[in-house]
Amino acid sequence: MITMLRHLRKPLGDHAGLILSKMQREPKIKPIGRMFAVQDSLPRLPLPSVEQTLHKYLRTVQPLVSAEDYRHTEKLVEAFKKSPGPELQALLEKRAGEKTNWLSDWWKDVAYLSIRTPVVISSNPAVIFPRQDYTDKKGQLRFAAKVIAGVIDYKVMIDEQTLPVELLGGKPLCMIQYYTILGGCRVPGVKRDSHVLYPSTEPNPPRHVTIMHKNQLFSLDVYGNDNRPLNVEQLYQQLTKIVEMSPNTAPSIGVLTMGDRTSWAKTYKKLVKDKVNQTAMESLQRSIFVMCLDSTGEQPTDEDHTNSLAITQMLHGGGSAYNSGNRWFDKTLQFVVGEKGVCGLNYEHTTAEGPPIAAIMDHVLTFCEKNETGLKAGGMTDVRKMELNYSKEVLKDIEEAKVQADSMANDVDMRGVTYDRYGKNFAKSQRLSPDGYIQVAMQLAYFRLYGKPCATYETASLRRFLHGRTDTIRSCSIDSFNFTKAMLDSSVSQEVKVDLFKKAVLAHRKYTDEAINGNGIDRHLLGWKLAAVEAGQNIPDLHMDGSYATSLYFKVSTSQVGAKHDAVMAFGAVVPDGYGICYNPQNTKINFSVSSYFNSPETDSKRFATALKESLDDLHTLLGAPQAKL
Ligand code: COA
Ligand code: HC5
Repeated sequence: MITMLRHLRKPLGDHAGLILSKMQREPKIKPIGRMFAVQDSLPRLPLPSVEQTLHKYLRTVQPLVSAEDYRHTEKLVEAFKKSPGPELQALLEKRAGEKTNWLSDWWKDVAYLSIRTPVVISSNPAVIFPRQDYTDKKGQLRFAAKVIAGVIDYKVMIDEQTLPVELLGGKPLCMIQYYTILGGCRVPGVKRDSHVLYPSTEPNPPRHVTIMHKNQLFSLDVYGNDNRPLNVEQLYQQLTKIVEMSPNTAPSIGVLTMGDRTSWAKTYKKLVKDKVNQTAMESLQRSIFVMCLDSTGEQPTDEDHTNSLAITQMLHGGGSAYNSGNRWFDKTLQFVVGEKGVCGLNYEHTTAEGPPIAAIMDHVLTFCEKNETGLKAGGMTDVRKMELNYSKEVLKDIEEAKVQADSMANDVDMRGVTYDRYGKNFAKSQRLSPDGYIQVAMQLAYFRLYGKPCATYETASLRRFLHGRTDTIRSCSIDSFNFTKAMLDSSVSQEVKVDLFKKAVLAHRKYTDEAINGNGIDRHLLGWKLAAVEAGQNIPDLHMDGSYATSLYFKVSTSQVGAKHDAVMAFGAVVPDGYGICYNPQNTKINFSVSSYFNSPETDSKRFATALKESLDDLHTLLGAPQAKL
């Protein structure tokens, strides 16, 4: 059942509830600071031509389907050009003329709020910080205090709009996502979820952080009576009080947020019938972020296990026997500070992509490294426990949610990989795009293991456009296929292999440039489908075709999220027999996480990780890197 649900969790989602609630719209911002200096002049997301998208679509389908299926798809493409293509394109053009961004409201709905499968694992990403050097409870609380102080320090730049405008390839990006990562929360709904946001520009903005300890919720005011942020010492004192106030473990409330959205929404309704619980939920949703103070997790057996356990602790909490009850996966941002230096974060994806999260993490870690206590705030409010009353019904639902949560957690096959022979610098020295290089290496790893290519997703940012989110880079291309076949063929010369590799990397970089400039194909294809549904028309034959489904069945789903710090990012596979791969390329090494599901007999994260390392080694050799260095 869970596997089946997960299978459905693809960006297409269902089409229920396209009507947009007030909360779902982008927050109104008054652009006063330099963070939004170029916001008003950012271009609108364009609409590619029908012809262009269909032409590219055929090229991406070709390596994935049989010659016969391909010919059938060609016919459907030709038919679509006559009808309903032009009509659907006209609907999209109308929409583009009326909205700030023709895609972003739809995307929020079909990629997130309407999806009924759990947010954990395949939707909420995790970030694992470099291991910290504390070993006891005091050290844990002190680091948590520093993290809180670091986030509040960053919040000043969001509130005062002084963050520098982010650039991609030298061009400015839309900054709205930074505005949505603090004070936000997803709220479960029976048919469709909603998202609430309490930004600091609203009257009565939140002043508190939610602390979770032993599955209990606490409200910690992070500003003093003089409105100054509490310093690290003051935060440490408050956290110590919270730990003293919660010696025993409460029911695993957090596992409810791991459930499928409809079940969780039904329980949520029961939960908030009680006024005390409603107050707690409102306080949690309004809070700036969640800080989870974890208890002992599963004990590692070796170094590899230590790494994979740290990742899963951030991704799902380790199951109900460990820390899954001590999470709120609906909260836009939750930091996790575990025992013995294991720390990181988990975030809910509805309103923001990885780069703003990586930026806040980089700031927080740099803040922590400085080791400054900061100025004392005048007067602290007492910490408050957010009381919860557990009815018999809710307790029963928690028990059921535990079973679902544990089965999901136990199914995750996660590997952390530090590839340290080389990093971005080597690709650059070969005058190749590092990202294209890594993507083609992944194609090679997959081909090595399975002897055929598969539909592969890489996230492309659309933030060069106002309110832009993402499009897909279809990393499996005719060129990558030609290269992977040749690379494993001993009759092909080294020169030809090098040439085909460079061609594949170049093709990837070209696709990337097109995608980030609004000329991708996936969101356009999706737009046609959604326009048809909204107009009460049948879904076009093009979209009902097996080739379309094959080209969207992303057995390898990937994303690059760069960070200054040596962090590892992770998310789960989006199909039951696939891999989720996130990577943080550094100058001289690359951090990867490779995830799949134990339930699938076809996948094995360790094997994939090994194949990936071997592919990177072989490419190094192919390009003539000095062997002595290896
Ligand atoms: N020769 C030498 N150097 C090259 C090169 C070449 N042929 N091609 C690229 N480079 C350089 C670039 O100039 C860049 O330099 P920098 O380190 O000074 O910035 C660097 O190599 C990296 O470029 P590249 O690896 O090609 O990729 P990118 O940084 O442009 O990133 C994407 C590609 C797809 C990751 C990016 O466009 C994107 O969309 N990022 C957002 C992804 C996202 O949102 N992820 C999270 C989803 S939740
Ligand atoms: C901190 C790492 C965040 C990476 C999250 C990410 O890449 O999400 C993708 C969002 C998108 O729209 O492409 C989805 N993906 C995980 C399935 C690749």
